[in-house]
Amino acid sequence: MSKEWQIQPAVPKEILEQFPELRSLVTQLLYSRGIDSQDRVEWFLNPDYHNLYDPFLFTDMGIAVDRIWEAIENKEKILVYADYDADAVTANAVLQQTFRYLGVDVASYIPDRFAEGYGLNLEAFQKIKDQGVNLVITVDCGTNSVDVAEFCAANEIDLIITDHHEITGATPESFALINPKNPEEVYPDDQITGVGVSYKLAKALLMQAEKVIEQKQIEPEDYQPEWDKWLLDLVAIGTVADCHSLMGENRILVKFGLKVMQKTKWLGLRQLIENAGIDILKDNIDSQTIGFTIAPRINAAGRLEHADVALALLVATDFAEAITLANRLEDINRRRRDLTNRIVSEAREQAELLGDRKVLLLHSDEWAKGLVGIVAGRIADLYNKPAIVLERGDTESTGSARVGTSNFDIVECLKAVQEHLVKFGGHKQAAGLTAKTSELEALYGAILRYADAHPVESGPAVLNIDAELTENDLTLPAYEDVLLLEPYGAGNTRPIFAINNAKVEGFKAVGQTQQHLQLKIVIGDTTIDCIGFSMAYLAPRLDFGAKISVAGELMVDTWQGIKKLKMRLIDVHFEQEKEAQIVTEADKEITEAEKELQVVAQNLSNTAAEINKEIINQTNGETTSN
Ligand SMILES: [Mn+2]
Repeated sequence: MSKEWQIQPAVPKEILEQFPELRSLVTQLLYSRGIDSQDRVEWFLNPDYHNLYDPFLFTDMGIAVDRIWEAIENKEKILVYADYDADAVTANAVLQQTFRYLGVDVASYIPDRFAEGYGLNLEAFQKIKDQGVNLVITVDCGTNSVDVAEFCAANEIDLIITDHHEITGATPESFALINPKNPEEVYPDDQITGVGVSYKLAKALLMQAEKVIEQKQIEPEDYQPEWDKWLLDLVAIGTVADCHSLMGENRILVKFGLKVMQKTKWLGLRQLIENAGIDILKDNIDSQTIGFTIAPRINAAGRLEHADVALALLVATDFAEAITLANRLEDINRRRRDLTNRIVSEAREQAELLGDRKVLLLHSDEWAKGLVGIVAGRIADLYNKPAIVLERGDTESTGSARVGTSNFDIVECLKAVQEHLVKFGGHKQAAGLTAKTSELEALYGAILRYADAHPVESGPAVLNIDAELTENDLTLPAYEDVLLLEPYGAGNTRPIFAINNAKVEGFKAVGQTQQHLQLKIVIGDTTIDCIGFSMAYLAPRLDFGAKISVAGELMVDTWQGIKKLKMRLIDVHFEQEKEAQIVTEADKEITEAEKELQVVAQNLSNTAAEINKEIINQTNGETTSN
């Protein structure tokens, strides 16, 4: 059924009057994001590269950079140790590109997700030691590796940890620890991600002009003080992929990163984007392009094969190599998508058999460990209840738990049933676990008993609406003003608008299987076209001339050079009485259709570029793929 709409409180008149230069719609959006002073408004609307914090504000940055220059001078072996997700892979690439710019060779080590698991491990460091490495720089990991730090200290390896994870136990005794989440750290922004921290280290090196000039053997006038800007596209990718708040320093990093991406220096990144069907110069590249198109491709390597493939792509130096690697990654990603869809549908078959049990526990020996996290997330959303999805092995079963919108504390639950577990970890909404296969049934029984004792509440399906649009807001200039809020992400989500009491002027089902809804509505003297992906099931409830309210995102459709404002529908509210009549008979059917819709919505890469393609393809009768 449709969701309950919650509209943000209206901006108070006295604040509205402080900003006569802004469209009131924009003031409203800023206000609901907590931005209501002149300074904050300026900072937010005009992110300035020069407002990035000085990397040397990190307590250990000075000693880390000195040590790196010393290693360069002495031609010591340097290695970057990274994790396998998009944040870590881009963080690694940032350092690789920086060292390459300085003419220094550095090695890379990324553990295998399946054989080694996340983070630093002693076996890997034994190998690293045997290779004669004496300086290791970690990116996006290492904060809690007390044992590895000890090993390094005992084996004459200097360990520089750059990370952004919380310190959960003792602080490792490393050579340097650069982590904004370290409670003792004074760096002013704790939201930068693994790639943000590695960029800070890169920038700190590059800021030391004399050293750079000497190392590169260039004339002082050839020193490029802002060369680090070329790294910002990589920084934007990792930052968006890790879903950290885009309100602080990350806003500047991502805003500039997206601009730089259109001119990227990195052949492999360019090829990856083009392989995904995006025209790097003409299409709008935004945080959704990263979230739905770029990051999943980088992550796919580590999920199905090895993250080394993605890193090799991001640091590729020749065109042929970039094409080969990008094609390979595209292929891995296609397999990742197909496999995920297959696992989701098999998991749904299992879930249906579990009826109204409060928690779902699903497993199969055919589900890939690298994908069960994505599947658990989808199943939890789909059924609106906590889901645990495992790859079942002979003796142990490993997988992920997600709680969706429920308030269930999965880690507390796992703690209560840990007698059946080999290991587990995570936080309230998401966890990883390994269970004894012989005890899966007992484990599920214990989880259900825990759930009975700790009722699961899944909140009502609420849609947060940023603002109600009036006729005056439905113009291209208004839309362009709203774009000043980009890039969107955590803390600054893409605005969702409502248009209330509009009149239906036309509607039809479109798309290859008539699955989408095209809707034309009128408010006052303004007509606006809407597109509802996979919402054609609503068509039987529409009537010409009827009053409806719609909620969705604004977008611009360019067709034959003409720009037109459109709304991408998220939800529709019908007139009260009509709704009441239809609910009873159509309820079940619609619930089913909505479940379907959620799956499709998840699958749909709704970058602006792809949405546009979808619409064009409807006209051409072609199929699209995400
Ligand atoms: Mn990270």
